[in-house]
Amino acid sequence: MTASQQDLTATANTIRGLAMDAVQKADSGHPGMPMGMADVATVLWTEFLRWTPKDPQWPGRDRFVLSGGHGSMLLYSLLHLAGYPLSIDDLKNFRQLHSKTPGHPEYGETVGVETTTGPLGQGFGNAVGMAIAAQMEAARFQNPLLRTRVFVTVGDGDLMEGLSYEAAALAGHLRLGNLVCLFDDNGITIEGHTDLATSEDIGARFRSQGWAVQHVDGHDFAAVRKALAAAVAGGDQPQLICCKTTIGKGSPHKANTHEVHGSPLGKEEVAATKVALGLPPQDFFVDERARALFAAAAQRNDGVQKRWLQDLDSWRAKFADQAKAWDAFRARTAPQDLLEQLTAAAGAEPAATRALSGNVIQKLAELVPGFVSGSADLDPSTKTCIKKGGYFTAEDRAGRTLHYGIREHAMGAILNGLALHSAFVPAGSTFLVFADYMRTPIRLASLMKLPAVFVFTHDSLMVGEDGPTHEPVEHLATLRAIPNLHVFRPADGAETAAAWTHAVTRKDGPVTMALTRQNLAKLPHAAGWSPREAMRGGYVLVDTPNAKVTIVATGAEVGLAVEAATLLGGQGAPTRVVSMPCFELFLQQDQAYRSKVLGTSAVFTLEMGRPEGWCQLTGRLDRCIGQSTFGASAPAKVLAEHFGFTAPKVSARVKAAL
Ligand SMILES: Cc1ncc(C[n+]2csc(CCOP(=O)(O)OP(=O)(O)O)c2C)c(N)n1
Ligand SMILES: [Mg+2]
Repeated sequence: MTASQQDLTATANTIRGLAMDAVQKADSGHPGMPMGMADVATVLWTEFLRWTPKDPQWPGRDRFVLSGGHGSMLLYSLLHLAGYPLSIDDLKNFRQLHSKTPGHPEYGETVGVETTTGPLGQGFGNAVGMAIAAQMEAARFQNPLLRTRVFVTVGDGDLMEGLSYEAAALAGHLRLGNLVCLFDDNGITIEGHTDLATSEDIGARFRSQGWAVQHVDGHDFAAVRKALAAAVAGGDQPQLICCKTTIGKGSPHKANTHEVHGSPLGKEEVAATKVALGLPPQDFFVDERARALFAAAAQRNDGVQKRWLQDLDSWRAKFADQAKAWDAFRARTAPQDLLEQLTAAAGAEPAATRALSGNVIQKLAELVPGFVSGSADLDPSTKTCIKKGGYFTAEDRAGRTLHYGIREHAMGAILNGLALHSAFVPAGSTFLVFADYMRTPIRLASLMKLPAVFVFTHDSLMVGEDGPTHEPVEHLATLRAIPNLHVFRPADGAETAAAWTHAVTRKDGPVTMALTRQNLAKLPHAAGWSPREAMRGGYVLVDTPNAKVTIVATGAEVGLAVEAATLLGGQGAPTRVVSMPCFELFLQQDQAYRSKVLGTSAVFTLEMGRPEGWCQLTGRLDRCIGQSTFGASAPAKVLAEHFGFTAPKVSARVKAAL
């Protein structure tokens, strides 16, 4: 039975009231979007979306992503009405320190929030990743019950961001029929009407990218219902519903203006709006009809969940092996001796770390079921393909590697969506110099503590002939500036195995990997050395009695440090070498370990990138040997000579700064 117009209206107006009251009380926030999308959201949440606060992690639930995170009060109002642990007091605490209702939705802070949104476009990219994940999980374990839907709301801003173009193109190409996007087509952004900056035909754009597109009046419940029904019945195309809405709907003087986008309405206008909407004057009012409508939806969803669980039991009984594999996947199992097995897979022969990583990944895919990979059209260089895993395509949903196309922005956001969805540990690769295209998703993965792996190869000037456009200089330093990100730059096969072991077992955040294009030298590990030491972030590679100097180096420059140390030793300056594949992990070690590793001699660092960050270890910039200017186009050997990265030049720089 469909709800009456009156009940739907009362519910949507309750949401409008909660949004404007919370923003007014906080004296900060965005009432316009929640008020404009309240009608669409009411139909979606009470008639279509599968949710249950009784089991917020229910694998059969639909995912709801509010891409325009500034409209957070819409999501918080819906979660409150749906019975998630979010009280009226929580709504009254909107935007306050340690509240469950931060300014933008934050994953992990509020039950029911499926991803952190706010940087426009990211949520849409996450939703594409979640839709891929649902298809992948269903196909891998041959269980259609897992092919859940993803609903995402986007605004003009999300769709203006280039990321949405990339992600939509891939979603259309992959024919993600389980993805439904609701466009809040209100024609308003912060500065005014959208015609200030765009004349795009969004429907035509999405159609050209392979989407099914509908247009509805976003305030007509019946039309929204019909469109959603068609979208969920629709075949294998992703679905866009352009909902014509009025921002700040209900506000007599501010609706359909940019004033209502991101400021409180003001006490008088709130009062006038309540009169216009037929709401009582009291703050944070919840109409009984809204409670009843959501209670009915909760009951319907309880039934849906019950049947789903019964079907899951039948599936388990019928397909015991698949069920076991699925449980192992969901439990994120990894063998105890993962590091040893990966080290063996890397092999003892020195090579480029990108190639060693390619070896490691093949073994990793066998041992960690959630590991999936992909590249932004650079796999022949980055070597991240899972060779025996097949490709995820519109035809083969079980494939474990993705062709992202040349879409780094989307790849980053999709990796996060994959990681958020269930138990995938996704890796995506490109060149280090293009890491900036993925900076926002890396930052969000770090904020959300996601197990995503961002693989970057061609990690220094030693790219050579391609020249300064392709030679990273500042990238390691800027990545290390992101809180909670672990930046690994391994120096050989064993360290590469350690890096991957850490990447796929870390529970509280992502890892970026910096790997070389060029071949590396064999490192003089002491007998009995274990790659576990690399997992402490830094360790003594070459110890020397009566050392005057310690050179701390990463990745490719560790071999160079060893050579320079030999020269320095012959010149009266006995030198130790510390390999430091992950600075962040090293800083987390206890003081005693750190002091032991760094020793008591003069500490120098050596890394082909901006050196400033290393002052933390050396205390002096002139003891941080790095690269502060752009590189140049020439054979790598010539560049090493030119920019001072040869053993004689490094040892001369050390002596000069002693
Ligand atoms: C990447 C990014 N750039 C800029 C902003 C700041 N910002 C927040 S909302 C907004 C306008 C969004 O317009 P729209 O999506 O149409 O939302 P509406 O005004 O309709 O609520 C901007 C520019 C942001 N959050 N993210
Ligand atoms: Mg808008």
